[in-house]
Amino acid sequence: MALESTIFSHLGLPSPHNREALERCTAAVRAGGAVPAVTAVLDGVVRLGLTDDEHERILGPARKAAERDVAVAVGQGWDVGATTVSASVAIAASAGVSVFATGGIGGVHRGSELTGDISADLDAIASHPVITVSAGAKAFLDLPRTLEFLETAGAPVLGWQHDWFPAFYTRSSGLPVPHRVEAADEVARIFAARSRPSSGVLLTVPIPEAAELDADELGAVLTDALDDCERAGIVGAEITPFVLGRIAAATEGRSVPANLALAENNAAVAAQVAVAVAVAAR
Ligand code: PSU
Ligand code: MN
Repeated sequence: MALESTIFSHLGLPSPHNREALERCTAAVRAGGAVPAVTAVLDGVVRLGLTDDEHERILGPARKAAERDVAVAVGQGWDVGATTVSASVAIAASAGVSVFATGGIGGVHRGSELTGDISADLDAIASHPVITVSAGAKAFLDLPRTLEFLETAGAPVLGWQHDWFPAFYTRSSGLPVPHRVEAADEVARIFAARSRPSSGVLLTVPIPEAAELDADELGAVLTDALDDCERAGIVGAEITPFVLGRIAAATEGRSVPANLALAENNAAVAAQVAVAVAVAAR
């Protein structure tokens, strides 16, 4: 079962919480009877599954690598490329790994009608044969357009024992999820029945209730973070890490525990799905 490395790098979570996230996610995968395989580019080589020493390397300085950057990271021999969702689903697919867990996916950015900023995660989720398990996407994105994009691209969007598309820190974005599912074997059956063998599925899992943050307070933080981003003139691939950093700083102690809880929970659900997919393939 694949895990991305951007979330465990300094681009995703501040130290030492990134180490805790990695330990809790890999432990949750093993506890669920699956084998964790972190994706990365190390010394110019695409990797799926790392040793303990190699896990240490992704906790340090790293360059963000989306799917298109992986080729560059190989060609230029990058030391440490921290793989995003798009890179991770591509790497998982190339190795025949069909389940992947992350925290939150990238999506259509607010103002995309002017900037054209749409995360490569969405196309990758729709066009590689992998089930991506995530707590939805953060509300600084344009979530209605994110769902529209996935519909157009033909990716089934499922809600794990839940009727609403989750907004990462909160269990519901207020937008209905197209299809609710109750169990891992149901997800495996849906995956096996898709009309295009090369396409993927998005399984959304809401943050556990005890870890959920307050939506109103968060709304103000997100707006401020986006304003700061615009004022600072940040563009392109640096937008998401910048906004994530501002949100983490503004919510101090509360957002990190929430982030760790949802990432661990996603890993646990994804492990159940990985086992169900493996059993169905027997
Ligand atoms: N959203 C989060 N946490 C993250 C990311 C997004 O809440 O760590 C990371 C993931 O690696 C995701 C990437 O694939 O950011 C998306 O970046 P962009 O918006 O530039 O496509
Ligand atoms: Mn972008």
